[in-house]
Amino acid sequence: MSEPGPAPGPAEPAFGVEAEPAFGEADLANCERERIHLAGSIQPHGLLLLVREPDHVVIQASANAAALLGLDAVLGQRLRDLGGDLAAAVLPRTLEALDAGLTTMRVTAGAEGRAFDAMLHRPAGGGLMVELEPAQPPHDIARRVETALQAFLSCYALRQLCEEAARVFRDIGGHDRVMVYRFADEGHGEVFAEQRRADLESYLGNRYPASDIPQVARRLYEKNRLRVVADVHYEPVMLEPRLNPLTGDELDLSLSMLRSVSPMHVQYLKNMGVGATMVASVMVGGRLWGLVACHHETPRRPPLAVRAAAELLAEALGTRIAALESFVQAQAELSVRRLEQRLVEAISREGDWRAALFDSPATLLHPLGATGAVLLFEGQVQTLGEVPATPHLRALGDWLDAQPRGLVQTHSLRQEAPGLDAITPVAAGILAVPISASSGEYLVWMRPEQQRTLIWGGDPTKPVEISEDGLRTLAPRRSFAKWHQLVEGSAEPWSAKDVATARLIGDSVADVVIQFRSVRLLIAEDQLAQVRRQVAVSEQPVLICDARGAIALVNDAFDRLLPGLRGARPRRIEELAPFFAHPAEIRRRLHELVENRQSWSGELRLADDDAEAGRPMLVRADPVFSSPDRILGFVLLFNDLGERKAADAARRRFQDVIAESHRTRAGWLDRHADMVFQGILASLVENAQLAALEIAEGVEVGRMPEMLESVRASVARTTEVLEMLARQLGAEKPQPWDDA
Ligand code: BL8
Repeated sequence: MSEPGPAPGPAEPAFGVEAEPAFGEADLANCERERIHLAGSIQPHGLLLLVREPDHVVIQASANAAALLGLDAVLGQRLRDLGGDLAAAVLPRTLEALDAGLTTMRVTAGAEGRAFDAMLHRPAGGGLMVELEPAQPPHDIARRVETALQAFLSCYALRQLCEEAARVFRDIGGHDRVMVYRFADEGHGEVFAEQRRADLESYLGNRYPASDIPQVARRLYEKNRLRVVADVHYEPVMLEPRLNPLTGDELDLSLSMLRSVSPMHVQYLKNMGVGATMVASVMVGGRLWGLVACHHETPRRPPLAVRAAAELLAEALGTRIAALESFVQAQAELSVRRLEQRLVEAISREGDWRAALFDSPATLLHPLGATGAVLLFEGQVQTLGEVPATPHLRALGDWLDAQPRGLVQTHSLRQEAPGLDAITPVAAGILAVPISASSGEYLVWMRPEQQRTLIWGGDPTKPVEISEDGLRTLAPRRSFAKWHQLVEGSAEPWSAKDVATARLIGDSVADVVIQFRSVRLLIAEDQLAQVRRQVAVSEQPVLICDARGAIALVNDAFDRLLPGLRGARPRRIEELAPFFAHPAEIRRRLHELVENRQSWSGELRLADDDAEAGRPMLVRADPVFSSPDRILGFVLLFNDLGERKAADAARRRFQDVIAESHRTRAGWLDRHADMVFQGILASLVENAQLAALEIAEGVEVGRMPEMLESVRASVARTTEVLEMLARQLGAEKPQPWDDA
């Protein structure tokens, strides 16, 4: 095999190590960037012409062109000088853009007017590229394509669809082996479906490392959807002149059907025992999803109709995969919408959404194929299914906090977070979405560790070999023997669909959380307003401060108690100390209250310079906790001991008065009235004393003297009335002994 030499073109860098290696110059270090589209040569089963526009003169051609056309020369000739109906067939098409896919037609050309399949396009850099391949007998496969399309449409599962595709491609192309080769997110690929000649070894399920198909090739295959290597033992045919006269650079063969394939890849195929290939790109959602790779042991040049059918079917396959994927996605979206609805309903019905989210594995686990789920929310941990112990879950939350914000997924947590290795058996794989802007709030799905054996189609750690020539040139590996890799410490990887579903559920729950918090905020604000009103109108002086001792609220009664405060407006409770006698002591108490959360109840007096100096007061100061370790703030209640003392005095006076009236009036009644009046008096006194008791219990201290006084007055009045009554009755009543 004679390889095309390096091209000393103007675009060629002096030292090509970090730069893009020229075609055929790549080694493992830089083959990712090999300029495979600038091959400078074609495969020999056809010929290539670059035609200048608008005069349609051939300015570059493959070295085999003249011979294949039976002409002396093609360079400098016009299309119409090349015989047959070539010019007549091609020129009308030049009104089209011809810059994307290939345009094909059947033509005759050359000295003998041979039939060719012609492919037209305008390459980057200008001119018209005409590729001709000797025509093959007509091959009517339209009906087969039609049934194939119907078959695709009746497949509702990816695996089934891909198996059908492999069958259809093998039927149409007649290759020994057809593989649907699917790329993973990490770049490696897997033989996902296969049809093969019965005597061939199966490659189904084999994985191949990402480096087997370089990125540069993958990008090319997104543009050029079908490639053929008719015979891996071909000798490349050089272009003449080597450089494109229009650009002075290599001719861009990206869309060429005849482009010579990278020698690295050719060697790879030879090592694999492959004689010919036809490979179609499977595009899904604008990305190269995979390839349909057809291998034949012996040379094989599929007719143009077969290639057209293959390209069409690959397109249809990609569309069908996209449909299946979006069907799955739509199903997921629908069920997430339903879930969101349920959560919102739960908020209005039960005041919370969490139970509804965690009510069944079908809701939370099955859609993602997870075995456990955890909600970290507002410091609490809620779980479903198989999950690690709570301390581990909190540690997981801390680790998530340290990751870049957003969805976090791994199928081998131990690799990302060695500190969390202990939970590998239950949670080797995690998929976490933040559900609020606060740290530590996540919804996490888990999968257990699964020991698996990956089968590679050759040792993935040795994708190349060093050739025996001693020059240390790298060559594709020769051994494709199955290579078993035992994978431990990892879970079944999350699929793109799982991730998408998790994202949907996460977004949904985040919305619900905002709604939930808004509802709570409204309720809390309403309650707060009510409480504020109640505290504000209370006659008892109240001061409320936050957890750090900043004064949040004082009511009017407090303002009345310490009129000196009005001008000062202290911000922190320690600043109250100067308003009281013994400020140092007060400051110490307040400090202990805030710092040590130590309740304080005791007597104090206003400072001397205050108008009401010396008035005694009782204070009760208590911390308020929302949970054992979380403090909301402090409440300080003041009781004017002056008032209390006045009340005590009033009660004492009341008792005295009652006793006194009892003694004087009742004494008289005792002596002068009968049993009936005495009974009435006893009830009156008892009633008054009960009233006094209730007043002392239930009425504010400030109003007590007044109330007791009114009871006392009423008792006094009734007793007077009673006495009067008794006197009158007694006066009117004939006294037997008076008359006696
Ligand atoms: O010119 C081209 O289109 C070929 C592009 C190509 C290159 C340059 C390589 C290079 C390498 C690496 C060189 C440094 C070396 C480590 C290696 O193994 N390959 C290329 N590979 C292509 C390629 C293609 C696409 C062919 C096409 O679409 O026309 C495939 C399918 C593969 N390499 C690899 C495979 C694999 C993994 C299987 C498994 C069954 C297979 O049949 N071909």
